[in-house]
This record gives sequence, C-alpha cells and structure tokens, in this order.
Amino acid sequence: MTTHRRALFGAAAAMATVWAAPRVALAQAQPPAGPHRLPDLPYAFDANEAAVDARTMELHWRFHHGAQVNNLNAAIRDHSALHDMPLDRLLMNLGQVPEGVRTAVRNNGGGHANHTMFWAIMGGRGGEPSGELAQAIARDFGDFATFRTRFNAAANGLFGSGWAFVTADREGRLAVVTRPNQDNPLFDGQRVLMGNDVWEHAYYLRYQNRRAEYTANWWNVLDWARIGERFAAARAGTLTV
Ligand code: MN3
Repeated sequence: MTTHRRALFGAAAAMATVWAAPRVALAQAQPPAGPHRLPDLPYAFDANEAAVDARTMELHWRFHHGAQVNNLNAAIRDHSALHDMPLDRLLMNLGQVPEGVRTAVRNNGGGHANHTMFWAIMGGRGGEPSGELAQAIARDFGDFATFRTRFNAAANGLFGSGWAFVTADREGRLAVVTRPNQDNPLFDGQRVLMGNDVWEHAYYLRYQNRRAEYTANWWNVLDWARIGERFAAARAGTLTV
C-alpha cells in the first residue's frame, strides 16, 4: 500500500513538473508585485462545469482578472498614499485618487473587486438559500423564483459589457442593480452580495451569443453557504468586496 501510494505521488510529481514549466514563464513575464494580488481560485477550473467550462474559467481568472490586478498595481505604483488602502476603501473614495490614474483605478480596481466576489460565490451546487437570506429574498422579491427572474432579466437586458449585482445594506435590504464595464456599486457606497459577469469573455467559448442560456445555468454553480456568509457580513458591516 505504502509503495503503491508513493508510486502515485511520484507520478503526480512528474506531471506537476511538466505543468509547472509554462507557469514559470508566465510569472517571469509579470511586472513587479504590488499591494494587490490575484486571489487563488477556491476550486479546480472544472468545478463550475454545470455553467462554465474549465478553459473559460482558467482564461478568465488567469488573464482577464490577472491583467486587472497587474494594471491596478501599475496605476498606483507612484502614489504611495494609495498603497495601504484596502480595495473597498479605494473604490469608495475614487474622488481622492489622483486624476491622472483615476480611470485606470476605476476600471482595474473595479474589475479586481468584481472578479474576486465572482470566484468566491461559485463552486457550489446551486439550489436555494436558507435562513435569514431566504427570508430577506422573500420579503424584498416575494419568492426565490421571482428574485432569480428579476436578476436574470437585468443581466440579460444589460447592453454591452457589464455586471448584474445584488446589493445588501446594513439592514439586510436587497436590490438588483446593473453597472456597465467594470463599475461596482462600491463607487456609490453600496455593498455587493453577489453578481454575475456578462462580459462576453465570461461565456463566449461555450455559449457564443446565447447570454440567456449562460445566465440561466449560472445559478447551478452558486454556493449559497458562501453567499449567506456574505449576507451576514453585510449586516455586520464587515463585508469588503
Ligand atoms: Mn470578467
């Protein structure tokens, strides 16, 4: 048994060596590290196959989100007063960001916040929320099916690239909103409970132009335990991005 397990680990190590080679090249191609970092995905690339294919997950996380983190760090490199500001504070105070880099911080900082939230709420098996979040949905939307229909209508109706979000305030009140580009409700002082990326890069490999099919399937990979934790944090005033 022990020998067999060692053989397996040996094979895995050999494969890891093969796969590690291009990652070294990628790491060397990246600019110097800054205060903001690309978060690790909390699951494998194929964990969301019920809605999003593994190739899309990898490209989206590694290159789309990764570029935004790099560009955000580059934008604030010469503005040391911004280095210690947590991402949510930065986005809630864009007016304090020097004008020359404000658009870059808005687009790339917004994208960093949006995608960090996006990865965190997926990797689940869908279904429906429970507890206080379920009660809040019933209070603010009538029932879960109506909530999902209203959210998908917002996501599908968004012209061009952007996001559909659910915001949550300190009293636990929920609202469906949309934002263009990589804008985030934090710009307006609102906290994001959950949201879906309807840029074409989020779904085009599998769905091409069929955005409504993607937004319908997306509910199958939501992690309601994680979203419930975000709801509790929003009410406690501890939710960040
Ligand atoms: Mn995206």
